[in-house]
Amino acid sequence: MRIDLVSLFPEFIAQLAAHGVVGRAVERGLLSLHGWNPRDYAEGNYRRVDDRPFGGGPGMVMMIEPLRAALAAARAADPSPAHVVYLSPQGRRLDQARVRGLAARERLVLLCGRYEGVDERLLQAEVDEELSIGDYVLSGGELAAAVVVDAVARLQPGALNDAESAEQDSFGADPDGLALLDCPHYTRPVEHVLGTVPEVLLSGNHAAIARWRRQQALGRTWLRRPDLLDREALSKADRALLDDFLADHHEAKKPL
Ligand code: 9WO
Repeated sequence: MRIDLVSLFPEFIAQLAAHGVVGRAVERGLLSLHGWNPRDYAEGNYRRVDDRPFGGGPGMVMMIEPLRAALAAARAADPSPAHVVYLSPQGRRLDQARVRGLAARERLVLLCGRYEGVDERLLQAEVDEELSIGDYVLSGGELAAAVVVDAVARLQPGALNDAESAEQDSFGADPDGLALLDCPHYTRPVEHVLGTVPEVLLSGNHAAIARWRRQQALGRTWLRRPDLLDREALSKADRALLDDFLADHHEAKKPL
């Protein structure tokens, strides 16, 4: 998979490819990252990429031509069709299902805005999709682009080791198509001033451990992200696990 990033901060891209799962995916040839700086395509002595907004108001707006030329250069750099994504709070909210859709593409071009935004005519002409990583305003689209790159890189076959794949499944669609939150994790020491490790995890009973982990994932999802769970869509076994969890949970919370 190829990802081109159009950004005024190309050094940001280099950092992305230097670490972790993204770095490993690049090393293994599963993913290639390319940066395109609109300033390299800006004209005039000052190579300007922004200008004052028509209609007045604070800040500056990114101009059409440097972005358009950078996008044209990115498109021309590879024959595969480019799906252009603009990262902005106005976009559709990114979730794991959308990440899977993006990861299935041959190629993405991520357009990172700065200042107060990008000339709307460029967005209308060049952008296929706007994506948001949350309802907040960042200083630029680059951090949101990094989230997309990381999430997409993790879904490239061969990018994750076994442990990472298992962890990935906690928020991916499991065989039932559910997206569950992760279960709690523990490691040494068993006894600590902050508490002890649930007995079942020390039992060596793999079936019981799997059951406990599934129950914890269901219970935590129900308590923290009920929007992710449709109780009616649960299997009979999952519903029983969840009911047990909630019974214990309410029992534990009953006032003395
Ligand atoms: C700025 C802004 C301010 C108030 C309300 C909405 C707003 N949208 C933007 C905007 O899209 N800005 C552009 C991209 C240019 C300035 C920096 N940019 C940005 C992208 N800020 N925050 C994001 C972003 C991207 C994806 N998910 C969340 C936030």
